[in-house]
Amino acid sequence: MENCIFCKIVRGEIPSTKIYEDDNVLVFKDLHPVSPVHVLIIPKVHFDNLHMMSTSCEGLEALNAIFQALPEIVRLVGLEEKGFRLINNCGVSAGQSVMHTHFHLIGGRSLGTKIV
Ligand code: DGP
Repeated sequence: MENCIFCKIVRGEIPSTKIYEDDNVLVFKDLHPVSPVHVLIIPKVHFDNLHMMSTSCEGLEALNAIFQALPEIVRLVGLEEKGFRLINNCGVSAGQSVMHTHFHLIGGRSLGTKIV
């Protein structure tokens, strides 16, 4: 997508601190971290949101690629033993501000028991 910030990051037009990359998945540090570890996991192919991904075959394949990569990503950010929280905001009312599906992988401190 021409004007999507995360597509621009995938194309290298906007700099990012990359943590992991393969043919289908890119992981980079969030610009505004909320915890010592806060990275964004995105499909390289543009999908507006998780709902759109999970309702198409192409999207499900991209989700599969993300979850296959997850153990390696978790290892790279050092959260294998500590644990982590994986968050997706789907849609404006859920707080999604960048309309390219992304998962927040956060950890490195006690996150408490409440989701919100
Ligand atoms: P969400 O609210 O779930 O859509 O989260 C969007 C996240 O994206 C937010 O935590 C900040 C991050 N973000 C926005 N623009 C950029 C950017 O240009 N670079 C990086 N690394 N992160 C960004």
